[in-house]
Amino acid sequence: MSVDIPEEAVVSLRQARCVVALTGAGVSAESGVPTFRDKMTGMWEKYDPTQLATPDAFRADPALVTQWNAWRRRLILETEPNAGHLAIATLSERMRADGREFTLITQNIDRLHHRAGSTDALEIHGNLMEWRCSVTGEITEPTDEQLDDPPIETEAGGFLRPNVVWFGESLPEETIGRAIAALEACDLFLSIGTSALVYPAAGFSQLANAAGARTIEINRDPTPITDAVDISVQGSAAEILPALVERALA
Ligand code: BV8
Repeated sequence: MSVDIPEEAVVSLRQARCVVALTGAGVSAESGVPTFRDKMTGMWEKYDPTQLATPDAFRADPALVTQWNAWRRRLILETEPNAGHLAIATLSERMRADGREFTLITQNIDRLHHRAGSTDALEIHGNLMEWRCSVTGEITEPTDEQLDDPPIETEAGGFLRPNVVWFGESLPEETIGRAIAALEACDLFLSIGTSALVYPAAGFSQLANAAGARTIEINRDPTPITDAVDISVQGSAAEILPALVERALA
């Protein structure tokens, strides 16, 4: 199916010297990873992710939060990167080969960008493959067997928790510092597959705009930034990204 890509978006990407792309759960949707605001399924149907992804929820019931994250981790490990992830990896490789800059910032914790080849993605919300001791912060990758018996106590007397950023927790300092530096230097900002509701990521398009960058949103549905960006392309990231990248790099 041919995708309708505004020529203005193609020209902006072709001419950009320093691109920053921000991705959200919508980029992984077509790999089969439920987005943050999709209804959850099975035993998790009655839960609200924003209520489970908090330090208070973990303190109150470490077994439940461990079980929820083990379920998401197992679901993610059964998925593959989609054409959208691969298009972003291709864009990054080609822009750097041309001496241009490309920074990928992701809110996603599924590591599908890594598996598609974007191994330097800035994971501002962490990732679900790594877990850490709630007392020492020591990072480990638990086995399926360990995760089948939640909660997982650590030698330091704490529990293993996902190495992700929960609501109310600060983002990893070094990672967010690199993201902000890239945003302040870019001449094109792409917001892809995110509802633009979670801060500070939801404020990145304004930061890029203030730095003089053109802004493009690629998203299935309208969001709070749709009217503010220079170009809005509504539709599937897995269809739009390959078409946009192919034409911009032609
Ligand atoms: C913090 C990891 C300092 C965990 C997540 C102002 C400034 C700073 C903070 C705040 C602020 N106002 C409020 C806050 C607090 C809070 C916040 O933003 N709350 C919101 C709800 C109002 N922010 C924080 O707590 C952050 N911490 O700032 O520290 C601080 C501390 C305390 C107090 C103040 C400041 C931490 C936020 C990180 C939370 N962790 N995830 C986990 O996953 O378990 S957030 C979670 O939401 C995921 O990371 C997810 O990626 C992210 C954002 O959601 P989206 O990715 O956008 O996903 P969503 O489902 O919403 O949307 C998907 C979109 O895709 C949709 O629009 C859909 O149309 C589109 N789509 C679907 N399919 C497709 C598609 N598009 C294209 N193609 C498709 N096929």
